[in-house]
Amino acid sequence: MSQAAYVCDELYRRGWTEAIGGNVSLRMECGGTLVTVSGCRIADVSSDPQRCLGVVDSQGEVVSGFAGGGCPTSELGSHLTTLNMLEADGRCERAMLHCHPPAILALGVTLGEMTGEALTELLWSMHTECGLIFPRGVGALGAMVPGSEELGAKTAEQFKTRDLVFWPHHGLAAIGKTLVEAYDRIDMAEKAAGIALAALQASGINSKLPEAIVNATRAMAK
Ligand code: 2HA
Ligand code: ZN
Repeated sequence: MSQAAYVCDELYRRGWTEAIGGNVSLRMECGGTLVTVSGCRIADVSSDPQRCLGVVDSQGEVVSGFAGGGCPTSELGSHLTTLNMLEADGRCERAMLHCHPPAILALGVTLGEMTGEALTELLWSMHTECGLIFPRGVGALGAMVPGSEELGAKTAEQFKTRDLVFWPHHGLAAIGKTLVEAYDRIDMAEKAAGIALAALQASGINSKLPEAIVNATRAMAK
């Protein structure tokens, strides 16, 4: 099974996509970008990759795939602007993943609008592995129309300095050297958000990891 199909199956299994939610992209050695088709159920990718996946060039023109005549994901703007920026900056990340994990969405609703700094500090302080898995933290945007040019441009800008970007009332986006690394970053952030949310629902957040421990784990990241 391809890396894209494996990760899509995981997104569905974890309940991080619903209906046609979620999309993935991977810049390949040849320069093309593998992306999910628009309107596809993520659960269908592994059983029907010819229809659910295709390759576009750096401008978004379809090169191959999408058997059945589909077009690239509605979030192509975010994916391509981000992957083009990463390549132009000589970065090693080649993959981007977007989905709708429920705990971080509920945390965003509970706490209201948050800066990336505040959200990052909160998530890092919930679990020791966070600093290791997303050492550059989470950027946060305001609410935006899905698939919009503004969302794509602001997301790519955040990824210059962040591993993840939170889209309030919508979901998370992550980058990684591989799709699995991007998936792991979402998994870790969603775990930390779930811990924060459970604490808020109980007696509140009464303990946070000391900053020195957070920074020591961040320093361990490759
Ligand atoms: O691909 O998740 O953000 C469907 C979406 C749009
Ligand atoms: Zn979405």
